[in-house]
Amino acid sequence: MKQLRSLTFALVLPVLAAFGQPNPSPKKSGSAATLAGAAPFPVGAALSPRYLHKNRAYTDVAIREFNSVTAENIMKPRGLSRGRGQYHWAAADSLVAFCRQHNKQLHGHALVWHESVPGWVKSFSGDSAAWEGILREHIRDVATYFRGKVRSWDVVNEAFSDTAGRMRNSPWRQHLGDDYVARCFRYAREADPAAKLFYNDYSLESDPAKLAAALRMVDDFKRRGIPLDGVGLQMHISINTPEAGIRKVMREMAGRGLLVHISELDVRINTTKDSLLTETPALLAQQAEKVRQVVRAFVEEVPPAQRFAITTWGVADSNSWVMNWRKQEDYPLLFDGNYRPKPAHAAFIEAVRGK
Ligand code: 9MR
Repeated sequence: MKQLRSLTFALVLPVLAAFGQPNPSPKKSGSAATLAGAAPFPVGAALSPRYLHKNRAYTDVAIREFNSVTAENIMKPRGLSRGRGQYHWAAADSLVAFCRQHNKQLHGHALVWHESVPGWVKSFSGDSAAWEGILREHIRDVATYFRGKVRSWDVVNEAFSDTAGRMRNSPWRQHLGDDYVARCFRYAREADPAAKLFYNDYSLESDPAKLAAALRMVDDFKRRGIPLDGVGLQMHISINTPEAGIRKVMREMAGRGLLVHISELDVRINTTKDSLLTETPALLAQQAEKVRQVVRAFVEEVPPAQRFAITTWGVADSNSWVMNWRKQEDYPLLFDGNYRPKPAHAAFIEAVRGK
């Protein structure tokens, strides 16, 4: 009986302890031949329930190679919201359970994004106070629900357009003005005081006007005490993206004291939109070199305490958004269509070891 009780304790206590943990921090073990095992900072992947637990190879790589997870789609407003005050939590709950079971940190993506405005919000009518109300409610409800389950949030995603660093004219900006972004951060902090709060965007490494606009926002937020902890540099790049811009954005953001998350890394090799392109050794070598440059820049430009994570946007080439969404033949990730590590995987590990 005594034995049975201690066995029960041995089995149940760790599970209870894991569930009681407010802010799961990632496991720092694993084989040195894996991305997370080799790196002195968290290494993540964007995961989707379309594949997780359904595709064995995908799930095995996700468990073995990464110690941080971002929800590719299911925690976006359209993934969660079913109507005012109505939410669909089940898919996200299962991702939370996966992260707890496998001791991975979970990064929430994203509270507010112009591409993910729920249908009922699009047809909402009301004055600006009413619009402020629905924005605040969404952030409060979602960030409260995931309190203690996520370590961090992309609070606002892609607020700047691709034209001269101007703000994107999303429904939120139309109804609430430019400063809605700052208020989103305040609402997120109110709902989850422990979560690290990020602004997340793409092309900051290659669009100087967009970078300048983002830096102005960061400086303005610092002056006004808006609770911004870090920046997500999506890093959807190609083998031709200049290294100088990659370094510059990391240096500028780290110099402002922010946490830096390389939040959606992938490196396209199909720079000519060739529909017959295949993954030649030469192209894969160029891709590996670009990944090496990103990781080196992260290690050299960002002080250790500010290195939040490097996250790849997906697991393997066969499930990357580039093929599924951009409908473009490409091979942008660190694992191939058969879930085997590519040259870029070796380059990542070499770069964290200073090679
Ligand atoms: O990879 C995501 C894809 O599956 C979705 O269809 C798409 C629209 O929701 O979003 C993709 O992820 C985007 C991310 O949320 C924000 N940065 C750009 C990413 C690629 O489009």
